[in-house]
Amino acid sequence: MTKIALITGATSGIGWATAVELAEKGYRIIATGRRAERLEALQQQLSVPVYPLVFDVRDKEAVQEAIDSLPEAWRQVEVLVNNAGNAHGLAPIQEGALDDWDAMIDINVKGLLYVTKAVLPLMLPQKKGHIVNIGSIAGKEVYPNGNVYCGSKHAVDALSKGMRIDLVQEGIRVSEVNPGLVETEFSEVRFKGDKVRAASVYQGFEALQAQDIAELISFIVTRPAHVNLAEVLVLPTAQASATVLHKQ
Ligand code: NDP
Ligand code: 8X3
Repeated sequence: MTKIALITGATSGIGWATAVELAEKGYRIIATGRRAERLEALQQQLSVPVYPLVFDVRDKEAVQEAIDSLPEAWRQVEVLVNNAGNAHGLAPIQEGALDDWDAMIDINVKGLLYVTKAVLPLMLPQKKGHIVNIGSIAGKEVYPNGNVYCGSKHAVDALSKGMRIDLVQEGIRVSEVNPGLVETEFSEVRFKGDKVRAASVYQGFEALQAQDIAELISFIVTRPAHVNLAEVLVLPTAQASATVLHKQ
């Protein structure tokens, strides 16, 4: 039986690249996201079986229903990549929009919890499994105007540590991958579709690509069973911290 990996946010960026990478390692993929047509395209691209699940991670009933709907042949999930997430806005706290704050906390924090809660019952009977949470350098440091996004990723950091403690007796590994600047649709979402502003984030230096993070995730989940790469901070060479970026 080939192993099964469930990847949230597989419709673009890091999640898509991770699906491709783990498929190359022979995993069957449960690919999730809101954009069904992107999941179909991913299914077409991959040469391993792909099971698309369309849901919004903010909707806890939809998350549970989607996981419950998995057929028997797809229920032995061994790897869960909690990747779905985004930033909305980049504004000082006194100017932040409540809807942006809700979105970041609901998706990055509560969504990750809902998916984990729904998937864990599939892992626990196996007495093994691997949860990879995608945090961020924003979960380790705070930068100007990043307030709520940084808060949401600090929560991912704390939750990853908490999960690792609670699940150790169950044989389930929990890892946290904390990237710096990765060139994906992330900034387009943050700047609400402003492609020019989004592109400017990655100009003047060589940003990480989704593939770089996917390869790292693949390395983490393919370590021998007794090895847990608990935390990784991965930066572009030009980035020294959340606030120090060497642009040409
Ligand atoms: P993308 O915008 O390219 O991908 C985000 C993914 O999350 C999409 O597949 C999207 O799918 C999914 N998603 C967003 N909102 C929801 C929702 N409400 N319900 C279900 N799925 C959702 O960005 P990245 O690939 O860069 O981001 C992936 C993760 O990496 C995020 O957690 C982000 O915070 C983190 N990260 C990104 C960094 C970067 O610089 N890019 C750096 C550090 C961390 P859909 O819209 O189809 O629902
Ligand atoms: C995404 C990277 O620096 O924009 O988490 O917060 S950053």
